[in-house]
Amino acid sequence: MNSAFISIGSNIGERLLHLKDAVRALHSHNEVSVLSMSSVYETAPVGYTDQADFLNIVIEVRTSIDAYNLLTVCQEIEHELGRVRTVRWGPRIVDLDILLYNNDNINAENLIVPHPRMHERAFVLIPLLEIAPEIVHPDTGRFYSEEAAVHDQSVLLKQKVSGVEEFIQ
Ligand code: GSY
Repeated sequence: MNSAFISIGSNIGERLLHLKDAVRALHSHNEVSVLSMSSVYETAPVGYTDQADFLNIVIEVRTSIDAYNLLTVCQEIEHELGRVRTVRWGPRIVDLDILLYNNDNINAENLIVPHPRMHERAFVLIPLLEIAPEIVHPDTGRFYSEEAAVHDQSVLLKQKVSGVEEFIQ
């Protein structure tokens, strides 16, 4: 079995509903189960800043499929939930990014793991550290909790979540 962390964000329409739909879709996949999830955070957009605030979560999954197939599953869920890729880093109904997959380093054209920008994104690190406070970079062994680059990014706790099942009901 493999373990992966996935970041999920939404900044269009019923944002909370989109997060729930994405978690439900992953959890109902035969070869994926969602083990734990962070609280829901309301976060200022990073990158292209002239867009609405996001809701973000991070989940931990256990899966029998490899990272490339997990990416395909994530992209299918984005597609099913109506994501249309227009502006790079622009608004999106739902976005699923694989952050970490076991302790693997992957450098393929369509997939880089660990996610290359995760260490500079508070909307990733704060929810990730909520569910995995001891998590380290697979190569450097450096704790993600030591990243200082994110202090000026707004991340507000929106909703405490007590469990995956409760969240997707
Ligand atoms: O990479 C994920 C999409 N995204 C986000 C996001 O999910 N949250 C915030 N706060 N900013 C973002 N910029 C991008 S692109």
